[in-house]
Amino acid sequence: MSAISEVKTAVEGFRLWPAALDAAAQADLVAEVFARLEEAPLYRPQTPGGRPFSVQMSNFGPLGWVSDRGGYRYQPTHPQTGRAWPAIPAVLLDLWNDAVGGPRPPDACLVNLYREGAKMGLHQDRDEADLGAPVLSVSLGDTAMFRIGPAQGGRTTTLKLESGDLCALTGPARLARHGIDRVLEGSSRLIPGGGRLNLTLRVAG
Ligand code: MD6
Ligand code: FE
Repeated sequence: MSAISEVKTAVEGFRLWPAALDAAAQADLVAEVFARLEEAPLYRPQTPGGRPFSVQMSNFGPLGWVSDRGGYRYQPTHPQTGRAWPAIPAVLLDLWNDAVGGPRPPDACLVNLYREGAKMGLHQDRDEADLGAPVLSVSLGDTAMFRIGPAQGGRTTTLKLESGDLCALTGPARLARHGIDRVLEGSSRLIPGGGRLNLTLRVAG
């Protein structure tokens, strides 16, 4: 991925490619994502404790990440419609190959939509079958304040994720703790209705 520079941070294995997607590529991707969300509507899952997430979610790919009273898991169908998730857009599979590659393509893409006031608490991504494979994230729309720290706990670092940025949790950062403290409302006009869209590609099954 020659046009993209890798930025090192305090957490070894965390990689950030600022402005990986230009404005036209961002607009095309947003249109493609919203078209696919017609088939797999955004919804607000519940935590295992029964509280609704502030973020709206859906998925693309053979498997999708879901949460409810039964816990966190991957499943092949939308919990509300019962239908299979739409395919992962080809442009995202190309980005995966360019950025992180590896022996297996992603089989899950979690779609997160942050409307006003939505955020995501500090967490680890550990529901995937292969915790050796990276997770790749694409940010679109409003700028987010992203917090990341080591898997074992301890000091965290905050950085901005802007529209068009890619980041990845690889190797020793795969189980890093991370979350979205807040989204800077109105910092972009990319998303219809406002807010921030985040797509994370995973090898889940
Ligand atoms: C978000 N991102 O950016 C939430 N997970 O909205 C994540 O939870 C995330 O950025 C795994 C790898 C990269 C990420
Ligand atoms: Fe995550």
